[in-house]
Amino acid sequence: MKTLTTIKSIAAVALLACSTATLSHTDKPHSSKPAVVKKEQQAWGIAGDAKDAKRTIAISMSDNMRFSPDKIDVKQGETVKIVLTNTGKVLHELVIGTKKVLDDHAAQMVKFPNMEHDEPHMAHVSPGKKGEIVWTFNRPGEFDFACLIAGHYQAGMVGKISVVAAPGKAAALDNVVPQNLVTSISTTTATVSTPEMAEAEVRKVDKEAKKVTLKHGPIKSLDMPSMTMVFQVKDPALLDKLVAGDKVKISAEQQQGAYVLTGIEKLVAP
Ligand SMILES: [Cu+2]
Repeated sequence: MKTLTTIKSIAAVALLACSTATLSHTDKPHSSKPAVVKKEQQAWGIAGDAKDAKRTIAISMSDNMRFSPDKIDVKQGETVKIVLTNTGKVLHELVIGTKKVLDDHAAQMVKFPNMEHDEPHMAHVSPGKKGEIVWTFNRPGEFDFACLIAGHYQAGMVGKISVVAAPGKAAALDNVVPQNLVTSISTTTATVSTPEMAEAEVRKVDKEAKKVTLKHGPIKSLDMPSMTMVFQVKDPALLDKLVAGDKVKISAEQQQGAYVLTGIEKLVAP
C-alpha cells in the first residue's frame, strides 16, 4: 500500500510537471479518423501511405524522457511505419523535423502552451497507448525527432534519423515542388480587405471533432507567428465548404485557453 502511494505521488509530480503540455496537445491517437490531408513536402520527407511501408520501426517512449531506440537509419525513398508505444504514465509525442524546426516549435510551445498540433509527421500517444506515423523519407540528410511537450524536449527527449542518399534518386526529387505558403501569403496580401484577418491554407478538416488544421501567416490579434496548428470551431457549419488545400482568410481568438476560429473566408483564385 505504501509503495502504491509512493508511485502515485511520483506520477502526480510527473503530471504536474507537464500539466500544461497535457492540455496543449491532442490526447487521441493520430490516425483515429482518416481525414483527408494534403501532403506537403518537408525538408525531412513527406507523408507516406501505409501500403507503401515495407518496414516497421518500433519506438517506445518513457517517462525517463527517452525514446528507445533513439537513433534510426533509413534509406532515401523508403516509406517507414513508425509504431510508437508510450510505456509511461504521461502523454508523450514524437515529432520529426530538422533541429531548427524542432527548436522553434519547442519555443512556441512554451509561449503558446495551449496550442494543438496535428500533422502527418507527428503523433501524440497517451499513456499505455500506441500511435503511428507513416513517413516517406525522400530527402537525404540527418534529421531529428523529439517530444516537444514542455519540459520533455528540454529534458533531452530527442532522437536522430539518418537518411542515406540513394544514388539516382536525386532526379526524381526535382519533380517534388516544395510548397512555400508563407512566401506566397506575403505576396498576396493586397487582396486582404480586413486587416485583422490572417491568411492561411487549409490542411485538414475534421467536422466531427469541430477542428480544422491551418497553415497560417502571422495572426496579429494573437501575437502569433506563422505556423501550422489546429483550431477549434464553435459551429461546424463554418467548415462546410472547406477542403484541404483551400486558401483562406481567418480570424481567431483565444477562448478559455483554446484557439478558436471565429471567421473564415475562402480566397478566390485570381
Ligand atoms: Cu514526452
